[in-house]
Amino acid sequence: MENKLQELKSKIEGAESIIIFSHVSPDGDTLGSNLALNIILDKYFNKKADSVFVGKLPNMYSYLPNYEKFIDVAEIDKSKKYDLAIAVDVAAKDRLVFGTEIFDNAVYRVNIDHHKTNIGYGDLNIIDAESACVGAILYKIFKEWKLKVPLDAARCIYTSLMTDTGGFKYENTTPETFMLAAELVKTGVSPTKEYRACYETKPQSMVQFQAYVVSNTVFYNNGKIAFSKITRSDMSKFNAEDDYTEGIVEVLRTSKDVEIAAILKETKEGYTKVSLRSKTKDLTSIATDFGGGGHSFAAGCTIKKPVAIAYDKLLARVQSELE
Ligand SMILES: [Mn+2]
Repeated sequence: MENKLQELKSKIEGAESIIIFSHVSPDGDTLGSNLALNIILDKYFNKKADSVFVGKLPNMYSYLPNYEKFIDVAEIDKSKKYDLAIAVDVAAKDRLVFGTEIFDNAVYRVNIDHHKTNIGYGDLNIIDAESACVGAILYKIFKEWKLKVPLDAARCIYTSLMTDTGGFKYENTTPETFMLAAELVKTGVSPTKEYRACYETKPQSMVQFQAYVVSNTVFYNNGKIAFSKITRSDMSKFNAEDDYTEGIVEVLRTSKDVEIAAILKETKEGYTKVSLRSKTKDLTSIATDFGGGGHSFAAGCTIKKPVAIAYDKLLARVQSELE
C-alpha cells in the first residue's frame, strides 16, 4: 500500500493535466470523493484538476463545496490526453459510459474504489473493500501524506461517509466509521447541517413520487421479497428527475420480513435500471448475473430489456436465491 501511495503522489506531482471521474448515476460518495480530492490537489499540490460527471448531476448534493465546478464529461474534447485520470468509486470501467474513452486516453490511470466486484482496471489500483466509502480511503491517503484536511474537503468526505453508510446504519458501519466521523466533526463539520442539506431538501413532488412508488410495492414469498417498478410515464406524471428514486429501495427494506428489495426503473432507452438491497443475502452474484455489481447488501445492474420482462427475470432469480 505504501508503494502505491508513493506512486500516486509522484504521478500527481508530475502531471500537468488531471481529470477526476465520478460514476454514472452519481451518488454522495463518488461526488464527495471527487470534490475532496480536487480540493486537496489544489491546496497541497497546486494542481487544477477537472472534476467530471457522466450523465446527469443530481441536485441533492448541490450543497457540497465547489459543486458548481463539476464539468459534464460530454463537454470535454474526446481527443484530449490528460496526464493523469483518477476514477473514484467507479466499480467497473463501463460505469464511465462515454467518459471511458477519455479515461483510457490518459497517460496514467488510477482507480480508487471500495467495491469488492472491482477488477482493477487502472494502471494503479487502490481498492479497499473493507472501507465504508471511497471518501474514507482518501482521508487515509491524505493522513498518510501528512496533510491537514481543510473544512471544505472534510465536508465532502463527511457526505461520502454519511451517504454510503445510509446515515451510519448499514452493515459497513464500523468503529472506523465513527472514528472518521468524529475527526471530521472535530474539523468543523456539522452533522445536523450536512444531514439537512442532503436529506431534507426534497422538492414536494419528490416526496409525493416516492410515496407513490412505495405504495405500488408488491410483496412475494411471504413478504421476504419486495419489488416496485417505475415507468417513464410514472416519472413524467410527477415531473420526476432521475434522482427522485434515491432512497426508495431502502424504504422497501424497512418491512419486517423483507430480505431482498428491488426497485426497477425504466430508463430513457427503454431498459431497466435495478437497485437491489438486502438484509441478509449477498446480492453481488445476482447483480453480476445481470451484468452489474456492487456491495453485499446494496447492488445494482441495468437489464437491457423492457421493465415487464426484466421484472419477471429478476424476480425468478431473486426467488431462487431465497430457496
Ligand atoms: Mn461508494
